[in-house]
This record gives sequence, structure tokens and C-alpha cells, in this order.
Amino acid sequence: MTTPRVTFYHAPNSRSGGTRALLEELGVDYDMHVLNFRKNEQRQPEYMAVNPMGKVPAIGYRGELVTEQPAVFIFLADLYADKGLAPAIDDPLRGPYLRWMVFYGSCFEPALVDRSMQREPPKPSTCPYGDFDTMYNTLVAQLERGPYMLGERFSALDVLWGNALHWMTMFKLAPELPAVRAYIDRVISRPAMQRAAAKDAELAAALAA
Ligand SMILES: N[C@@H](CCC(=O)N[C@@H](CS)C(=O)NCC(=O)O)C(=O)O
Repeated sequence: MTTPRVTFYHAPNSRSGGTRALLEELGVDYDMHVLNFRKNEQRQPEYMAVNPMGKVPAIGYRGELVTEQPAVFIFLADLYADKGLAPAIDDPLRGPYLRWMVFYGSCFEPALVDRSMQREPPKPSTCPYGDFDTMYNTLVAQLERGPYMLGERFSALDVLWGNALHWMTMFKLAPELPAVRAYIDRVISRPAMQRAAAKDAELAAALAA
């Protein structure tokens, strides 16, 4: 049976860029619904009816909606399991895979947002990510085991983290340690990542014109 196509809700130069890169790595066909942030299309009734958060990425599949980057990544990599970007449930790497997917949304993003807003986080024992240095050192220690988040195995995790660290170090929100830089370069130099970046730059230019 062929897998039904997903609808991908996307805006260039946004968090949905990572999902575009993942779809490119998977090499699957999909329908793309582009939202022009310059025109605030993500906040218009048509899209708010799709995703009441008014945010991307979002995936429509068989009448259901998937949002939140880690969920979107887990969903797509499992949907196209034959592409080999997600360890299966009985693979010992499945637990670490889920750990680092969820770490992204529950620890890394909140820590980066607090840092970018120069907001004082709660004390480490009540803060979801402890404190910034502990969160980041834990992540970097995993990267140092390399070459990928799961060691020798490249997975959807690397698309998520490679892309996020690329942007966050560029904005100077995440320290560009040597292991982090090497990891980013390893991931973003992949042909699919390069293709996704080029397509997104083209799309951004077309929307800006
Ligand atoms: N928690 C969401 C955050 C998504 C998000 O903040 N997306 C931004 C793009 S960088 C967005 O759609 N912003 C448009 C808006 O809020 O109007 C996720 O991880 O997917």
C-alpha cells in the first residue's frame, strides 16, 4: 500500500526549515502549503483553522494535524521508516533517539529563548532545563561521542540538531564550541541539506519580491 502524501505547512527562514530538510533527506513527495510571514498569513483565519497556534511547522495527514518540531520529526521518520532515519522500537538506540528528540523541545528551546530574552530562569531544581550550562554541556558531551547524535548512525535527530545549532550559533545564542562547529559542518554539508537550504533561499526571495 502506498503511503498517503503529507501536507507540509511551511514558511522559509523559520523553524519549519528543519522539516523541509528532513523531507529532502527522506526523499519523499509531499504537498507544500507556503505561508508568507511578511503578509502575516499564518495568523489569518484560513490557517488558524488548520493550526490554532498560527505556527509552523505543521503536518496534515489523513485529516489529522501534527505540530511541534520533535513530534513532526518523529512522525515523519516513522511514517517513512523504510528510509532508515529512525531506529525501530526494538532497536537499543530507540530510547536515546526519543530522549534527544524530546530534549530539543523541553530543554534546548526554552533555554535558548530565556537566554535570547536575557530572562532570569527559575532556580535549577524547578527549571525544566536545569541551567543553561548543564543543558548545553550535556548536549555537547553527546555530540562529542559523534560523528552523529547516535554515534555512527545518522538519523532524523541530526537534521533537527544540525539545523538548529546552525541557526543558534549563527545568532550567537549557542556557544560555537569546536565539537559543535564540526558537527554542524558535518550535517549541513550533506547534499539533501544543501538542496533544502537552496530551495528555501529561492522561496524566501520569491516571497520577498
Ligand atoms: N513549539 C513550536 C514552535 C514553532 C514556532 O515558534 N514557529 C514560528 C516560526 S520560527 C512561527 O510559526 N511563528 C509565526 C507566528 O507565531 O506568528 C515547534 O517547536 O514547532
